[in-house]
Amino acid sequence: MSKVIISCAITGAMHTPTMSDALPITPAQIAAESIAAAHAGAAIIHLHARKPDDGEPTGNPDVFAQFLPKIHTETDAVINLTTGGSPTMSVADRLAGALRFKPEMCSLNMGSMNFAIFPAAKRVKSWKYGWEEGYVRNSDDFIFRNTFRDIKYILETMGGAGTKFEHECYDVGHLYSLAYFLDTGLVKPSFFVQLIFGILGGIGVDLDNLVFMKRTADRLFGPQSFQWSVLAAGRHQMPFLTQAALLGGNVRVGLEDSLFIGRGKMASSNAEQVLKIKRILAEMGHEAATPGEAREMLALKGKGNVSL
Ligand code: KMH
Ligand code: ZN
Repeated sequence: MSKVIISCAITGAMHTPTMSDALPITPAQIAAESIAAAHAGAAIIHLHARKPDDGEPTGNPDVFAQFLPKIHTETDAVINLTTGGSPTMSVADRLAGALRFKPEMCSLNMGSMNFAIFPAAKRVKSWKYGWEEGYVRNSDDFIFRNTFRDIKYILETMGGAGTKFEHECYDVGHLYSLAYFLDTGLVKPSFFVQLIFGILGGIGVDLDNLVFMKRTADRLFGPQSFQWSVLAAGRHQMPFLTQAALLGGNVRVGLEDSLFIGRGKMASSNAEQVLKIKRILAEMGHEAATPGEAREMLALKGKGNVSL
């Protein structure tokens, strides 16, 4: 049986509380969802923070501190902190949590881009919290900033802490930017590439695009130099991850990426998505990698070497 790493992105920053009652907001909810996802089979838990009273995205390390220790104590999962935060935050704010907790992994977004969710506003009749409508509607004007200087800074600071990266690539140019950093020696094999499909502003969800992205990565980096995973936004999540797994990829689920469990059906939890992809993988003869196996596959520094 081959091992597949399941990552689970618990809450993110683009979905808002009105869009799903299942979206965890408070530290207690984020901790409980993370622990359940890990127990369901996710080896890596990717985390953002939200203001506890209204779910607005925040990068405040004091908020991360309200849920990270519990996840760290109650699971063996690899903790992966966002450095993308939300497109409305400064890079310094986005990085503050990762700098404080020095996790085994953090995200690293490989290029500046449009990053939008405004079409979702059409489906909402009344919003739960005051910040949500403006945030969602104004995403038609968001620039998600990730310049070469930003990327270099994050590579140097977090790399210096022994943290490994989930290199988030939303389009083919991002692979070329990653190749540039490989050439400079700031990124060294073996590294972990998250191929992202279906963000409004990034490459679309299409099997041709998946094959194109994977082939381009193979050509640029050499197939032995990297581990790869796929996430697909919204309703495409499960069908597309199934195709990715057939091609030998690792997979990322979670309510950050999709609020659905099936066609037209909302997910009730992150763990529900983990269990579903685990069943699909099992039908293909794949087994979910344990956190220990993921640590070995990704050469991580280990659970004991984080500031938690
Ligand atoms: N929301 C995902 C598409 C980050 O946290 O750095 C990308 C993401 C960004 O996970
Ligand atoms: Zn994220």
